[in-house]
Amino acid sequence: MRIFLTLLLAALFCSAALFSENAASASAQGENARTAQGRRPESGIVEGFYGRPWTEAERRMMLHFLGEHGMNLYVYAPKDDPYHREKWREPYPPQEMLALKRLAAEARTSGVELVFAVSPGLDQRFSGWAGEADEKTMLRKLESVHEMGVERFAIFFDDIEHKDGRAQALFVNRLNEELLARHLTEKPLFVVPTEYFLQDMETAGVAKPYTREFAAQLDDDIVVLFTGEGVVPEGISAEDMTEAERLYGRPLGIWWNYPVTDYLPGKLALGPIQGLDETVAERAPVFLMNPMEKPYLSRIALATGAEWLSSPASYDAERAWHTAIREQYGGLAGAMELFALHSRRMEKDWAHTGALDAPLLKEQMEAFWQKVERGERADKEAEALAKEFRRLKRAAKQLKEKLPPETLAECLPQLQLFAQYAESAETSLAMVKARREGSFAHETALYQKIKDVPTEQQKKEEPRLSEQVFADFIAKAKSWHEMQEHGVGRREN
Ligand code: LOG
Repeated sequence: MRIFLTLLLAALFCSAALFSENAASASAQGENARTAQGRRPESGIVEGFYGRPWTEAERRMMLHFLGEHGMNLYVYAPKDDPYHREKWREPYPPQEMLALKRLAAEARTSGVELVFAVSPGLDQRFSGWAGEADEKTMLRKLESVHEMGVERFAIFFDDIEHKDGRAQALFVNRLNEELLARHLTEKPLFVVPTEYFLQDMETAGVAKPYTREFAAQLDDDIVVLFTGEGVVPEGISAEDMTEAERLYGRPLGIWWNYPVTDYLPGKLALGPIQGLDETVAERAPVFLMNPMEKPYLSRIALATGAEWLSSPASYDAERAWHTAIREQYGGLAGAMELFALHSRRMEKDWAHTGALDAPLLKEQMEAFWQKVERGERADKEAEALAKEFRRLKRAAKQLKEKLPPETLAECLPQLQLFAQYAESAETSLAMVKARREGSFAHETALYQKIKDVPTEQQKKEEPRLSEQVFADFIAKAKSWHEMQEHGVGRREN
């Protein structure tokens, strides 16, 4: 016990000393932020998801999109580009080198800076001759990319086993100095540490050893990115920022994990950026959004992110969302909004983010079931729902017929599910009505139609949408019928 207490005190003392040292530089940089009124972070995207890396054409489209929306960074870091992560030591084949060169040129004409990242942490060695060899390899790699016209770099240590904060930081410092000295860049590195979200960085307010070591060693000019209190959090508060800045002893850039869907690829993240405290836009030197594997559909959320950046204090997520869809879908905006409304929320055991799916429809559905379960007539509620379901069916049909092919290709399974849900929800209403009218054979026939509609997807790749609303409605209808059949008059929740 006594040993434990001694250790605890030592840890507290160390972190306090460390903070006061780091606090000096943090407050100096904070001063800059305050004097530059209305300062905005450098901003854009980090192509940083797991899954199919984008094609050259998709990247080109995205560069223009960013430029047109006043954003200026494209961080190249696709987890499944072997030359970025798994085989980071190997140079790009000539074809891919040339593609990178074209991309860098395109970025310049779009007013966007292409930042090239390497994630070496799966097998990088940090000491002895092997460490030196890896350091040289890294430098050669970045040099070769620089020859293609890339002038800014990043090193990412997320999602790896290696946890020697001191070794990582010293490596990053040396690389940073070398890149600057050789004029391969004029700007310091971006870096993602291995502990990059608050819950992982500290225990009871005390920095964990990795974070403490990394922060203590890392040179002041290097920009650290963090994702918030979790990997995929609801938002970032001013307190989250303060706490993370304290731990890393510097202002922190943001890696925002929306609209990325790699952890639940069957769902589309078509909602607005939300949950970011307005002061985040003033304190963060960099703000990067991690998009979906689907670049065209990612643009709804990204456009709202641009809107948040331009006026964080008056930002209204729902309004920005509406505007983004109007701007991007023209004559199809009405239909697209109805579809997207059911594809916004991202929920998984460790991930909770995004605007709710169709919250008003959910209320209407609940009002309907309440009456039905009490054995009351719900004609008015049913009629309103039926009207909405017809509207959604029309929207699905219109989108299937008229969406541009590249967008349609990104959402066809979800669009089909949407149409199926709208149809089955109509059938569910008819089924409830049939029982009230005593047409039991008809009720059973209608039940047969919805029985196999997927309402609880097993695999994360299976298309899903509106889990708490549409899927839930049909699931309720199924179990309502089953209860009736078993002679239970009322459904229990
Ligand atoms: C990865 C990222 C991935 C995201 C969402 C960071 C810094 N790294 O848990 O590549 O797209 O989660 O699954 C991540 O967020 N780690």
